[in-house]
Amino acid sequence: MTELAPGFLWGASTAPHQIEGNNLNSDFWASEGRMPGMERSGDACDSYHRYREDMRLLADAGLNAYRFGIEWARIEPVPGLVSRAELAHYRRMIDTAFEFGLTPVVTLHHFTSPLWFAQEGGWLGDRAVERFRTYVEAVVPILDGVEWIVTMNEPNMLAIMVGMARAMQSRQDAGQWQSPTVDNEGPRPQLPAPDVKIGARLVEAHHAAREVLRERTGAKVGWTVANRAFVARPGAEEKMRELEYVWEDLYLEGARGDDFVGVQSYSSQWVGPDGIEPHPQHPDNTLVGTAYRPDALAIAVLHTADVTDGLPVLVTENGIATHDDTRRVAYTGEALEHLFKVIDAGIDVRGYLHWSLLDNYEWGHWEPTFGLVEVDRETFERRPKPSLAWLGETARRART
Ligand code: IFM
Repeated sequence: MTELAPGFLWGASTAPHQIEGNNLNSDFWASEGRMPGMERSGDACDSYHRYREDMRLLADAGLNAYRFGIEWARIEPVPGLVSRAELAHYRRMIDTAFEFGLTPVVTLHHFTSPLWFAQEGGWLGDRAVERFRTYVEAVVPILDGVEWIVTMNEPNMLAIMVGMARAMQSRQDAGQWQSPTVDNEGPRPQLPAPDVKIGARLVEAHHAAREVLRERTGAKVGWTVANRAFVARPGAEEKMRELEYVWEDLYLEGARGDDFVGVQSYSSQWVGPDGIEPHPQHPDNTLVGTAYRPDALAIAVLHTADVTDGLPVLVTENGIATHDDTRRVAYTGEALEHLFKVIDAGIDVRGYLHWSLLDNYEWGHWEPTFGLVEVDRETFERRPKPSLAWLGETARRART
């Protein structure tokens, strides 16, 4: 039986914009509905008001951790104006997690920024790093007792999103919405690679935030990287290393010196001599068009540990977009078996947080459902799926 690290975290992850609802002052909210094919987040899952119910579901299932985010656009709706009421709201969330025996893993930035920040030039603007640092300083007073802080979620995906938004601005015809996280939207160009210049700026912002958090909190600080679990076709090893740098390693190298690194893994991708091979159509593909590859988690964890020189790993996201909950259980069970093998091999893994607690807003789409819990979008009733109890039971068994 695999020996897990003491206090191993078992839980699920969410992101503010995807579940809270009415994130009115954010850049993503402003972009919603502007392009054909893009659905709005609207009330989302109304978790802004129902977070207590959400956390209770996790705790009742036997899980001990919840990753959620603080929304910058709520904390600082206009530059320099910090909302005390919103700070108090997120502090209540942290306290509620403690009340239910859940370790909070708090994300400070998950793709969305205040609209004013985007209008000022966003991540490539002259004041970007200073602005982010100021926001982090504003949040620090409510982070007392929080042990795990993620400065930024998937900076590599954020770099793609920033690049796509810039490309859209310069085009006359807005075209069809292409979610950066959805691979199966008909004939479409492949996702553009993350822009290295934007990536370098995000690394700078992460380091600035880390400095503030190190000085003023006792938390473990890290960021989370979307891992594509590249696998090279024979002869394409060099090409793969080139792509790995642009897609992941720039960000993993940026994590060196952190206290932990978040691994986010869903599928794997072949690399041939000409580059990334798109996932071929297959009946097993997920609702976001990716291949069914639970083994990707082990590839991702091993690669991450290698590039970060053995930083402790927290699996901050892993899951599958499917309407079939039996498949979710099968996928997650297999992914965990792969994870346990890398732990047995000596990799320092501190927890497993499933994506996601709720069926939520998948960046322009409601169709791909990743949740352990279904949400009625009219009444906001939560309906736990069997996978929630299954994950809780898996955690309980692993602890004994
Ligand atoms: O929903 C996203 C999340 O916001 C970031 N990681 C991938 C998830 C699934 O696509």
